[in-house]
Amino acid sequence: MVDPNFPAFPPDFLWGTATASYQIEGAVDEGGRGPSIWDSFSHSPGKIARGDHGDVACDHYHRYREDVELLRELGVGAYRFSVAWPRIQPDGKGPANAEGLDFYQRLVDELLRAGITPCLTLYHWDLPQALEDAGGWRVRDTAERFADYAALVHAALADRVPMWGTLNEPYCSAFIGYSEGRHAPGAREGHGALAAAHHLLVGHGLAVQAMRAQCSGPADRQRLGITLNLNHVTPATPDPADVAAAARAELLYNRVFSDPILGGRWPTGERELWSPISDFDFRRDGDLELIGQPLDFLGLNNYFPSYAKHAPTADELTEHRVATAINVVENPPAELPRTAMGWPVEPAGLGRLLRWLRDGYPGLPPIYITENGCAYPDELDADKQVEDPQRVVFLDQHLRAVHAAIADGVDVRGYFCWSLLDNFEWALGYSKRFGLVYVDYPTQLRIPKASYRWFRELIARR
Ligand code: IFM
Repeated sequence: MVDPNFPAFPPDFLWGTATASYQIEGAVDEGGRGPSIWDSFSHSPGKIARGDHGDVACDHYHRYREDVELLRELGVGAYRFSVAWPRIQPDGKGPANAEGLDFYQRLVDELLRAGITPCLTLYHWDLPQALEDAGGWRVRDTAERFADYAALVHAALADRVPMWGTLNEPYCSAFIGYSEGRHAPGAREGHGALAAAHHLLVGHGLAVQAMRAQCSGPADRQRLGITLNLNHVTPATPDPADVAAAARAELLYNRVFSDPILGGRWPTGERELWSPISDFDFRRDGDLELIGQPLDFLGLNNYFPSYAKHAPTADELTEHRVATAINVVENPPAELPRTAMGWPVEPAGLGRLLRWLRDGYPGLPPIYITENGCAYPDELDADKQVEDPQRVVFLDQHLRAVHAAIADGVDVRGYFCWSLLDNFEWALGYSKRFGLVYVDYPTQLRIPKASYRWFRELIARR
């Protein structure tokens, strides 16, 4: 039950849930869809826990009506989903595949019939494999192809979708995908990963330009933005070495993306930090303006705070080429509880992050929290129900932190819980459950958890 003293959010605050195409859709060979880097990666031995892959996932491609019904019953005002690029352009270029567009048109129409605002993300990591074969995000051509793709989707759906996000979490695409190698395409590079980060930013800028060019006037102007995963960074100790480490971590986790997009500047110190691995030859004149054009919203994903500690020797570091160069390890306070992902739980960290954004980026657009949530080892009980009290506490506390930040003057307009459904958690496969709704994968039965009922009650209070 929702605490009767839970603070009231503004009446027009947007409540939603989020998902992503490869994590829920399945149907990887249907509707003319081409292969993505995640199909290739998840079918490479040893890359995903238990050998899982997204071939079926939550079978949302076939069950989307049932899933929209779950959203309607939940009472959300909005639903954030992503479009699979290889459904629209199976090999990453050329005209739109009508069958691919048709799936998202049906989904959007179903949402609108249920009174739910569709919030579309163009890229949540499923790059067409053909583009990776041609260099992937390491090469500028991929940014240009992304803008073409954005224009195709926008032309088909702009009349019904008011909120458009270009990229989801470019940090993960660039650094987990091209440097750590834990995500597709599984590369372990330094310069290549920094080039990928830059071309993702350029792709964002080009896509915003392409979509703006298709908006005929203020009346049908779409709200365009991007979703960044940012973390508030604190030095693990007051030791000057850790204070310096925190500045380097903040550069890697946040400023590589937030400074050019929101601040119109390249982050201070990046060239010095990464000069051993890159000469930044991928930058072109005019890129900063392209990347930093005005946005209508910032999507913010946050799950945990960072506590950065100086790591004096390479032995202490992970296999992360870009991070290896920054000599930082995470060292959160031992007393913080952890989720099933091992992530420290500290709701105040989200509040600190919101204030960091407000204070560091004058002219910041309104913020939507486009993801926040937690994985816990949820299980069906004898009555085939799922009690997930830890998730309820997590959501309650994080929402209180958001409320306090709003009261403090941070312009936060909405909150999307990650996720509607348990789903394919990337390298960890189906072993981690983030959903408000439990998915029994063998039967594809959807079973709303106690947290679903809690979130429904919270939304209904308005
Ligand atoms: O599942 C992911 C999602 O795809 C991107 N943000 C973080 C989530 C939890 O790891």
